[in-house]
This record gives sequence, C-alpha cells and structure tokens, in this order.
Amino acid sequence: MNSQENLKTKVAIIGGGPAGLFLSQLLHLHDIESVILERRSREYVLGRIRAGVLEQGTVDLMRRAGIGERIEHEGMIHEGVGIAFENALHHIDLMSLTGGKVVTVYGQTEITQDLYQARDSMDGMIFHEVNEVTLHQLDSAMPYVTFFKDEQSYRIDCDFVAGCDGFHGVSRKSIPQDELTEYHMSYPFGWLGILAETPPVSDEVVYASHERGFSLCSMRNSMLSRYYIQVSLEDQLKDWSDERFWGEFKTRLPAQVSDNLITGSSVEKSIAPLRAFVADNLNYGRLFLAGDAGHIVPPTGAKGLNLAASDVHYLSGALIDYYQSGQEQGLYGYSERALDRIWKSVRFSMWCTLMLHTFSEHTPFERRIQKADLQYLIDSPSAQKMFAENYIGLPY
Ligand code: FAS
Ligand code: PHB
Repeated sequence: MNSQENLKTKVAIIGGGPAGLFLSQLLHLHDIESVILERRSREYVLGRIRAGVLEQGTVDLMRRAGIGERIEHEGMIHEGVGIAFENALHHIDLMSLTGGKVVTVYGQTEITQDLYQARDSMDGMIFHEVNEVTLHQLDSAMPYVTFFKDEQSYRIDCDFVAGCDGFHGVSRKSIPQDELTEYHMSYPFGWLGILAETPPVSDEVVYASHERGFSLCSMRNSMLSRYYIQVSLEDQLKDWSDERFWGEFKTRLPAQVSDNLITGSSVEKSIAPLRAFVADNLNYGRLFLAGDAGHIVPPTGAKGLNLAASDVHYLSGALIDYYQSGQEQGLYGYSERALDRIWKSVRFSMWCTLMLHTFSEHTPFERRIQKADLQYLIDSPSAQKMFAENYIGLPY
C-alpha cells in the first residue's frame, strides 16, 4: 500500500452532481479553490435522467457560473403550464400571473454536462470513482477529508467541507445525531419515467390527475419526450413494457392531449419513489450541506434541482464574503436562510402531490376534497397566482 498522499484546498466538495459542480464553479470564479470528490464515474453521473424544469433563479445562476450560453439556444421558454382533470385541459398562464416570469425546460443532464465542461476548461480538480470518503474534525478550524482512489489513500486538509453528495451521501451522516433534526415523509407510490425519441405530446408541461393515477407530460427538446406515470411502490421496471406504459399513459390523459400522442421505444426508463425530507440544520461546524444532501422534495413541483441552485447561491455567497472580507455571518446564517426557502418549496411540492395523485387509502370524502382543490385552482385567479409564483420559483 502506498503512503497517504496529502492535498490542501480551501473547500472540499463531496459530490459531483449539480450542487457540487455549481459550487466549485462559482468559487473558482472568485479565486477560491476547491476539490470535488465524486463516487461515480463521469459517464455514470452524466447518464442520469432527472430534472427538466428550471426556475429563472437557476438560469441566472447558470449565467453567473459562466454556463449560460448553450441554454440560451437550447433551453425552451415556457410561459404557461397545463393542468388536466376530468378529461379537460386547463392552462395556467405563468407569465401574466407573475408579471412576466417564466420557466425554462432544459435537462439536468445538460446542466451537469455544461458544468463539467466549464470545470475542465478551468482545470478544476475532480476525483471520480472515489470510495471510503470520510470527514474528520468538522467541529474544528482544521477539518480534513480522507478517501481512496485506485487503492491510493488521500488526505485533503481544508477550511470547509461542502456536503453536496445527495440523499444517500456520507456528509449528512457525519453530523452527530443530537446536532440534527430530520423530517421525513414518504408517499405510497413512485413515478415511472420514460424518455422517448418522439415529438412531445404538448408544447407545455401538463400535470394530469386521473382516478387511475397521476401522469406528467414533459420534454427535453422537439424530438425527445419525457413522460411519467404514478405507479405502485411494488411495481418494478420489468412489469412495465413500453406498450403497457403507452396504453396507461393514454388512458390517463384528456382526449385533446392524448389524440396528439406519438408513441415510440423508450431510450430510458426508471422508477423513483416519492418522498419529502429536510435536515434541520444544514451546518455543523465547518460542514455545510447543499442540495439533496439536505433535502428531498417530491418532483411534482419541479423543485429538487432548483433548490440545489438556491442553496448554492446562498452558500457560495457566504464563502465568498468569508474569503474576501472575513465576514462570517453569511456562513452561520446559511442554514436558516436556505431552510426558509426549502420549507416553502417542500410545502408547494407536497400540496401539488396531494392534489394531483391518487391515494388508494383516500375516503370518498378526501377524493371529493381533491376535486374541489383542483376546481378552485382552475376557477380562482388568486389560487392560480399562488400556484404560479411558487412554480416559477420564490425569490432567493
Ligand atoms: P445529486 O444526487 O444529483 O448528486 C450527488 C452526487 O454525490 C452524486 O453524483 C453521487 O454519486 C455523489 N455521491 C453520493 N455519495 C457520495 C460519497 N459518499 N462520496 C462522493 N460522492 C458521493 N428534481 C426535479 O426537479 N425534477 C425531477 O423530475 C427529478 N427527478 C429525479 C429523479 C431521481 C431518480 C432522483 C434521485 C432525483 C430527481 N430529482 C428531480 C431531484 C434531482 O434532480 C436533485 O434535486 C438533484 O440531482 C440535486 O442535485 P445534487 O444535490 O447535486 O444531488
Ligand atoms: C421533467 O421534465 O423531468 C419534469 C418536469 C416537471 C416536473 C418534474 C419533472 O414537475
């Protein structure tokens, strides 16, 4: 076994997904060096199909991170969103309800690609396929991280550790239990998502409620559709052939949408359970959590990736203040500031999930309340304004 290799940096970032990459890129642009430790290969990370709808705040963060060019050409501006139930499609005019704000459809995969490209162009230090990442002395002024790569052991001495390693990462688990309150909520269903090289069924995202279950029509570009249906947690991918998916998807959509459906072979298919989770708080000593490491939202409100962006906005600003002017209040106020926006986004995502999904254990009374919720949204400009201001993204 070789002797341990010692490295030094300002910020050790655990996780090379959107949160970790955004943070590293923004710090670099302010001459603050960092090292990213990523458990998976780059191909694996880039192969993940996840979020698709971006708030303006996330697009602005991309521009500040120097990766705003491709989305300028390839991102699709959406001025509204569709809500379907009882075989009717309703349009929520996001732009008029929010004084001109919109969302942009641009896959998380593309953002991750843009960020990796930017990090490479600036010689960012990223270790892939690392293992046994361990965080040490977090409650001291001299934390460090140890890890292995290709049998070689490493130690990184740093000023701060950013835990951007997602829900299953090591960072949150490195916080002593008595320093952390975890809030959990899991749903009795998941989303079966497929990617198909077909023209999208609608030119805007459609959220459809149906007694057989929720479905969602989205896209990645004019020849790449992204669709989801609510499925039981007992379901497995082998239970869902493309043919069965298309039949069920068509049944759950209003005719004016499904009549335009062009089916095709799926190029990706996955099932993700729906859950909500918040770690209160996001800071322990010199460790700061950002993104899914600190919270998970049901994707119904399209908030997961967008919350990672606002976390990184707050955390990068706090670290820049610290290194440029020695200010510490941003760092020690980070958790409270981020959690305020996180909890409001969790609220919205849960409200959408409750309103749009079918709960087998619901009583007829609860089902009737769901319908009233949807009808109120469609009938009330105030309800639509609440929906719109949350969907385009609450202010940072
Ligand atoms: P990520 O999970 O993306 O990245 C964390 C990284 O840390 C990963 O690359 C992981 O390999 C790495 N890592 C983990 N443990 C490590 C360790 N010990 N050492 C080193 N590295 C480690 N959001 C939406 O808005 N809409 C959606 O439709 C949507 N769909 C989703 C589907 C799935 C299956 C999942 C899991 C999430 C989905 N999300 C969706 C949420 C998702 O987009 C996240 O919000 C987003 O990936 C958050 O980015 P990160 O915080 O960077 O976490
Ligand atoms: C997506 O395009 O993947 C998507 C869109 C809206 C959501 C969730 C996912 O709420």
